[in-house]
Amino acid sequence: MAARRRSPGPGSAAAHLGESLPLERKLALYRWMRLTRTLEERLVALYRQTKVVGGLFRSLGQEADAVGSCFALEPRDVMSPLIRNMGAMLVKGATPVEILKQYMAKGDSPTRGRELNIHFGDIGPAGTTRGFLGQISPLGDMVPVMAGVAMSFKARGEDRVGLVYVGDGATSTGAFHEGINFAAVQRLPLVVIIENNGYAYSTPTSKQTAAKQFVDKAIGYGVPGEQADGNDVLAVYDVTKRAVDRARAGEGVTLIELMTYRRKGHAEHDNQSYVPPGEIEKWAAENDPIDRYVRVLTEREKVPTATLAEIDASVSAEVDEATEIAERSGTPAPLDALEGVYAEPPRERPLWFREGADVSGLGQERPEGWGTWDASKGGAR
Ligand SMILES: Cc1ncc(C[n+]2csc(CCOP(=O)(O)OP(=O)(O)O)c2C)c(N)n1
Ligand SMILES: [Mg+2]
Repeated sequence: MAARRRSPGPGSAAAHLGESLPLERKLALYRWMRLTRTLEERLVALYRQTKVVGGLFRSLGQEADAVGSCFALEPRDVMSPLIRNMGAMLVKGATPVEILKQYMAKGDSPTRGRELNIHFGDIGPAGTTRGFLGQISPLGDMVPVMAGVAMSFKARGEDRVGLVYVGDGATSTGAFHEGINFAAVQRLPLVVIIENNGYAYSTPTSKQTAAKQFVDKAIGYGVPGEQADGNDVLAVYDVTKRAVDRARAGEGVTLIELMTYRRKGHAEHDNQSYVPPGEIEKWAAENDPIDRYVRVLTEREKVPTATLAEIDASVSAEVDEATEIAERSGTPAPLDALEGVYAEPPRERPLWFREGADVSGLGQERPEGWGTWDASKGGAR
C-alpha cells in the first residue's frame, strides 16, 4: 500500500521543515513569493486600465504552493504550470518583463500576442532552456504530456525530473487518470501536484469528488501520496523535495496534495458570489502564506524586519522597471498571427482548394499572397 504522511497544519508552522536550507535560500523563497504577489497586483492595476488583454488569473493566497514546490527542482528539470503557478514560472526563470508583455499581448512578448496571460514555455535539452512548458487550457491534459516528457528522460538515461500541477477540478478528467496511471506503471520520474484550493470555477471540492481527500487517490495508482499544508512554504518545499528525490532515485511517481485556498475568483471577472460569507476573510486573516512566512523568518530565524523591507523595496523597483519596459513595446503586426503556425515556405499554395472554384459571389476572397506566403519576407506588411 502507498505510504501517506501529513505535514503539520497552520499553527505548527514548519517546526521541522526546510531547516536544512541556508538562510540565503530561505530569504530567496520570501522574495519569490513577494515578487509573485507584487507582480500580480501590478497586473490587476494594468487590467483595470484595460492594458491587459484577456483574463487575469490570480494566485493570491497560493504563492507558497507554487514557489515552494518549484524551488525543489533543479534547473535541468521540467515543470508544467497552470494559470495559478506564475510563482513557479518565476522560480524557473520566467521574467516579470516577459510576463507583463505576455499579459499585454505585446508584439515582442514570448508568443507575440498570439496567446495570453502566462501561456508560454521554454523547453529543450538540459542546459539550453529554463524548462517550463507552455500551458494549455484543457484541464488534466498536461499529466499525460508530462508523463511523456518524463518517459523521454528515462529512455535517454537523463538525470531529470518532471513536475506537473493540476487543480482539484482537473483530477476529474480522464486525462489525469490516464496520465498518472501510465507514469506510475512505467515508474517514470514524475511528481504530480494536486493544488486543492477548494474550488474549480464555482464548484466546491465537495462536489468534485466523493473521496475524503485527493491524496487517497495515490493508493489506487500504487504510488506514494503525501498531503501538505500548501500555505506553509517550507512544508511545500519539503514534501516536493522528497518526491523529486524519489523520482531522481528511480522510484517513480509521487502524488502530492497541497491544501490551499483560492482567495480570488476563477479570474478577475468572477465575483465569487457562490462562496459562503466570511470564508475568504478567514483565510486572509489566519492563513496568508506570506504573513505566515514573515512570522517564521522574524520569530524563528530572527531575520530583522528591515531585511524583509529591503527585499520588498527591491521587488517593487523590479516590477516598476519591468512595467515601464513592457509598456514601451508595441502591438503585434497583424500577420504575426500566422507566423510559426504553418510550414514556411508552404508546401501548398494558399487556398489551393479554392482554385478553379467560382467564389466571385462570396465577397470574402483574400488577395494572392495572403498569409504566411509573404509574411516571412515582410512583403505583405
Ligand atoms: C477539460 C476541461 N474542462 C473544462 C474546462 C473549463 N475550465 C477552465 S479552468 C476550470 C476550473 C479549474 O479548476 P481547478 O482544476 O480546480 O484549478 P483552479 O482554477 O482552482 O486553479 C474549468 C472548469 C477546461 N479548461 N478543460
Ligand atoms: Mg481548484
